Amino acid sequence: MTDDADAADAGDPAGDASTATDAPSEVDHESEIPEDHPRYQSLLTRHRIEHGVDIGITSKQGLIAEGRGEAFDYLLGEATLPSADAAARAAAAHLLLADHPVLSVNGNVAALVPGEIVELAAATGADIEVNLFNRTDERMRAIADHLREHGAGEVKGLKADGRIPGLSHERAKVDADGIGDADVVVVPLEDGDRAEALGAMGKTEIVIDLNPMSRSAQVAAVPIVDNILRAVPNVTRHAEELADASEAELRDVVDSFDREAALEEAERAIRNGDLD
Ligand code: PTJ
Repeated sequence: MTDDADAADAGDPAGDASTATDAPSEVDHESEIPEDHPRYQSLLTRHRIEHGVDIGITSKQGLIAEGRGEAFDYLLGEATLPSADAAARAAAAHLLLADHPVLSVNGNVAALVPGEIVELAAATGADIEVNLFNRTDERMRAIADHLREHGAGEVKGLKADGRIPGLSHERAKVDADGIGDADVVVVPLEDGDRAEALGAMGKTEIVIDLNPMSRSAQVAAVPIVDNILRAVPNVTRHAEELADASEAELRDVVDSFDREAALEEAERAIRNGDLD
């Protein structure tokens, strides 16, 4: 974090910015951010994204995307809605029922939740695949290395021997035995076009996006409108809880999730949010 005045200006959804000046002015490692700081989650997020850009895994556009997400999270009071928790549970059930689940990772996801993605993959038996909007070989390799440093085994996406139909060249590249073969795909912080094209391939899409009005959230079978920092560990927790559930119980979780109601609740919370 290079600008803690900016962090303090970001404000506190609870309206208490009085302790924001306690944040250290320079943070080399996230452990230096005090966990009891009222802006802890925002400071941690900004530090991780900034670090992601520094080490070449996150694009500069990723900074802008994070800023947009942070504004929605502010209006949600930086808390997980009950409907987002229900979506996380439905996502866990889908992943456990899947023949071939894949978690798609871009530059923001790799910066924000690398270890948490590895834990989710372990809890659900999912593959991890790097899939970038601004694809370069250098970033692909850097992200795969970063995920392996956080405990990932195989990281897919580098072969790029499959294509998503209907998308322009670079953005369409996938591994044929990864996203190409998947029946359930988790696509966090994704642009709408690719989310729509994956859906058109008949894949069940689980989207994590703080904007309930984004095209990706709108086309997802399961839109999780929550900060990825909270959502990924939450899906893992549900998957661990559901690990011994029968197929019928998992189908029941999937069938009882109402995606329209979840999107409506999130939009209502953002539009009418009471930040007191
Ligand atoms: O690494 P690349 O090249 O694949 O590029 C990744 C980005 C994110 C830059 C690219 O996919 C992009 O431009 O995405 P968009 O169209 O800006 O969409 C990102 C969505 O994620 C927006 O709707 C944001 O509100 C949302 N978002 C941002 N930060 C978070 C988030 N959702 C959940 N948690 C966040 N922390």
